[in-house]
Amino acid sequence: MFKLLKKSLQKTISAITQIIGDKRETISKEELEEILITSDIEYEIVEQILDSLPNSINKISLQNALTSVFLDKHIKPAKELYSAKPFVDLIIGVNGAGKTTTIAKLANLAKKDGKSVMLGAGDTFRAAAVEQLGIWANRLGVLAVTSKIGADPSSVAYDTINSAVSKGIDYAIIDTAGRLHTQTNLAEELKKIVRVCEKAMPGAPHRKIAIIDATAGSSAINQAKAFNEMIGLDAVIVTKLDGTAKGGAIFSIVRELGLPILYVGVGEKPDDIESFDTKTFVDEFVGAIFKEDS
Ligand SMILES: Nc1nc2c(ncn2[C@@H]2O[C@H](COP(=O)(O)OP(=O)(O)OP(=O)(O)O)[C@@H](O)[C@H]2O)c(=O)[nH]1
Ligand SMILES: [Mg+2]
Repeated sequence: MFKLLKKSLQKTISAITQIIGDKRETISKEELEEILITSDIEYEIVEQILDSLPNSINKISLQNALTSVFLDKHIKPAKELYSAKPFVDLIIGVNGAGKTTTIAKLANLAKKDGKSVMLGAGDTFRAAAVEQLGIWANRLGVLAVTSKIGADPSSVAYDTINSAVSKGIDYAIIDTAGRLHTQTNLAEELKKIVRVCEKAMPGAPHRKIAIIDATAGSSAINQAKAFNEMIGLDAVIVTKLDGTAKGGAIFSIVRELGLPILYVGVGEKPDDIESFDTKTFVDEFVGAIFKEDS
């Protein structure tokens, strides 16, 4: 189980091994501090974790401390997929975070579940973006609503949902442009897309999902925070976990955003996605430090 998640943490784990050498029975607070910082956990969270631990840290105590980050009662519960028909996901994130690739992965997962899928090319900013989504739709054998460059993304979202409703589609996934949040017109545009989705189908979009690039560190978290303030996010998907030794960013994402992580992206192909599992993640992290039976 969760083989891809484990594989994607290889770089994070090698970085830990470099710090501590052979696996231990216990480690000191100083050693743990170095491990946590190296793996890209925000310092404030590192401090909270350290404060809750004794001077000599064993496997169980670290496991409990790290798990507690995910048990925070402020974390929004994840909404059940396919709890509406069509179930509508709106995908948000900065340039190059992996939105379009993740949409292909989600469509692929849904197809494997026997669900019908419709993609909406709401990134009307770049010709290549519309084309990229169309290519994925063809390759995966799912439907897509596309439009001309410069078209109103809200109208693409509206058409996508409308078409999904009339065709009895199970799952609609809407792409958006990844311009930076500092451009206020993007905030307005995203708010409008959300309003228009609701107009097309009450309750839609059912999830507003931010795509977060694990290699981008704290700037990615700050961008997601800004999106959260703009439109209120429901969940995140963390991409490119395979390419980074900073897997600890996961702790910061959950704690700082208070949002559930639905999936992690572990490569560029449609199959390179896996559900995020807290226990596997914490076990891998802790397992890199301590001996099996300590
Ligand atoms: N290694 C790895 N690469 C990924 C992953 N997800 C996406 N990528 C790559 O990241 C690059 C950007 O992905 P896109 O899906 O085009 O990103 P986007 O957010 O749609 O980008 P814009 O449309 O330009 O805003 C591509 O080269 C993808 O193949 C992942 O989980 N792992
Ligand atoms: Mg894109």
